[in-house]
Amino acid sequence: MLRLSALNPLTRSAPTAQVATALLRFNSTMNAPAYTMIKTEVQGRVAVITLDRPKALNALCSELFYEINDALSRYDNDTNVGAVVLTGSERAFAAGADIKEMKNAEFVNNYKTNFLGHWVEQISKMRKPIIAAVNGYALGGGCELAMMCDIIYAGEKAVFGQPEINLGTIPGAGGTQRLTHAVGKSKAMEMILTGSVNLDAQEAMAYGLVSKVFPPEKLLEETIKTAAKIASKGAVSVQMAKEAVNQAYELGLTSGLHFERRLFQATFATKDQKEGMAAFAEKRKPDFVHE
Ligand code: CO8
Repeated sequence: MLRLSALNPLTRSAPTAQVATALLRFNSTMNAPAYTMIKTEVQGRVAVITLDRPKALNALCSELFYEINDALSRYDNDTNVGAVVLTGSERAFAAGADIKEMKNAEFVNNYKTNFLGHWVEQISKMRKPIIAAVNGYALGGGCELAMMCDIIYAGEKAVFGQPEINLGTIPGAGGTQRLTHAVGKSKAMEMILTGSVNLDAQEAMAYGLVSKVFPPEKLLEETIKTAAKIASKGAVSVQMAKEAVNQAYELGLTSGLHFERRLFQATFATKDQKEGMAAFAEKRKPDFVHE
């Protein structure tokens, strides 16, 4: 079996033809490759990706992101999966980008290789919903990774923060943008400029950064329940709804409403709209076929 850890991290964005063929074979059979930094499992129509680099508090290194992206890509293309849950350990969702890995990086190479850009392309183009289940630290890139997800649920001991300023740098994967949208300018500035004002789970909920808080040991179970509920709906309308909500960040109101109305009209071309409305009229549960 091909082990992803056998690949040279420096060539991760451009696998050799032999490696690419091997990966494609895994993709087409949907067998999980031998990941070393994440664990994956599928429960019903929900795929769960667990970051599993405990000694470094799930610090986000090239290898870890390569594996996350590989798993996300496979689940986005798997018709048996309707939603994805991304989680870490009780101590840390992720304590940020791997400082030790990037400390000697240089601007010219960062620029030429689009450093970190290729890490986040897959997650931002996911068509299926992703829910982050955040226990413990979600700092720097960890907070940004959670914010790339569509919904965030938190355990009671979760800590959200953007400490990059303490390292002489700034957030590089959405912290200045998504956090500002989520918590407003004053709080985002306070968090990002001081690097030490963090949000606990209750504060994060009060600001709207997370939508539910659970005891740590219940978090994953409750997150999977919500993911399963989403995955039981018609997959086409779920994806259209996600696309439309995300346009609220990109478009003005008139264009956003236009975009939404076109997608709403388009749902009437799906079997699931016919089934959903017929089931309501017949007082029964819909049986969606995701078409
Ligand atoms: N990178 C590398 N190693 C880390 C990181 C990290 N971000 N965080 C923790 N570790 C390692 C520690 O070095 C330590 O390793 P070792 O045992 O070998 O010394 C191990 O994890 C355990 O950590 P601590 O002993 O420090 O545990 P504590 O409980 O004392 O403290 C903290 C936990 C508060 C989380 C502390 O580890 C800490 O402050 N970590 C750094 C947090 C940080 O600054 N994060 C921001 C990083 S920069 C960044 O994320 C830029 C974003 C770019 C975009 C990313 C794309 C998604």
